[in-house]
Amino acid sequence: MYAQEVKSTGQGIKSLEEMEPDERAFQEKINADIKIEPKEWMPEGYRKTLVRQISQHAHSEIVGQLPEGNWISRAPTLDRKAILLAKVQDEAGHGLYLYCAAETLGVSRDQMTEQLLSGKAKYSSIFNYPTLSWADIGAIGWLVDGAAIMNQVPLQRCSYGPYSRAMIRVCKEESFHQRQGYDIMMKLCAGTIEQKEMAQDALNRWWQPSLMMFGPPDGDSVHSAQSMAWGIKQNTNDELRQKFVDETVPQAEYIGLTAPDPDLIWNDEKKGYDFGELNWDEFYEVLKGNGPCNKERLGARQKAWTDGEWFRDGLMAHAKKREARKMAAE
Ligand code: FAQ
Repeated sequence: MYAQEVKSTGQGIKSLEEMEPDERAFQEKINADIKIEPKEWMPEGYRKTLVRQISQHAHSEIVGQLPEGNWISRAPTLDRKAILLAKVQDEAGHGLYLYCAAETLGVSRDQMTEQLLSGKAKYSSIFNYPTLSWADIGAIGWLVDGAAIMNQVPLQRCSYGPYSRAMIRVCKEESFHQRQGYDIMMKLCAGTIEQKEMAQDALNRWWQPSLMMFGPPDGDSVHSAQSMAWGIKQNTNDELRQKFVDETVPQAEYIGLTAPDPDLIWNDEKKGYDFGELNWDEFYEVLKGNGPCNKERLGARQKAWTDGEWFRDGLMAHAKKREARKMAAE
């Protein structure tokens, strides 16, 4: 089965024969496409991998509100403002489903928040870039949500039930987000020369960071082999990146934009595009906290946490009072 196939690539994945009975029964369930549910036995590594990935994903949705939130008050029309507001609210909702999914694995919301605010937890590299013009809002919807969908559609088949179910709803909403972004780009490209230039400039700046959302190249991906053996990931980082390039380049061409990559060329043999090497040094710098907006993003989340203290205190005081009344009545 799959676990054995991965082992043959020399990435240290146990075969079914090498597993203890509990682990073997668990792996057989995964191989048979049966979902794992919260209270069932699971290897500690599986639980930890899911907590890591789901909490990073949740943090990405929450931090991901900031670059676009920056433009809500500056959207060019009332319609665009209403659409953007709804989209940003959706991202908050995605964060909440995902925190709930992670909580089913025994980690609390407070622990996850603490890890984000202390800088210990990661969130997607893409949200550490600035939104300089209205076209950036189009580029985010089109490229960032487009990449998110490419990554999340296979996650709908993830072996862990709560994550898989959260992804089904999230993907439906991301699809609307992607379309509204592409619609902004289409309008700009059909507008004045300056508007089209603004769209091209946004594509130039967001192209590489969007491709980096899929994670490091397969040779440098620490978790892919085990995550695929466990049915958490269905594809490698490079497979999804390739799919994204193949789908997105024709979309750019359709509206008269050019992907900023001199090495981009259709390869008829592989029925896909060849594309240039990405700037992985930049990617790792962003992951280390040295991207253009890392400090600003974390600072905004820390401020929101501090500013919300009175509200959390109020809720707790109310809950405690209600509990005391209930006890007195018993
Ligand atoms: N940014 O071994 P791998 C969205 C880390 S949602 C930062 O390949 P894995 C919606 C990785 O964590 C976007 N860190 O890791 C939206 C690991 O570090 P660790 C978020 C990254 O987990 C749109 C190390 O590098 N989506 O955009 C990144 O097997 C608009 C080694 O990497 C998800 O989170 C990165 N790009 O594969 C919201 C989807 N890539 O933990 C608002 C779920 C890698 O050992 C507005 N996640 N790293 O310290 C996944 O599918 C996977 O976790 C990958 C990475 C594919 C991201």
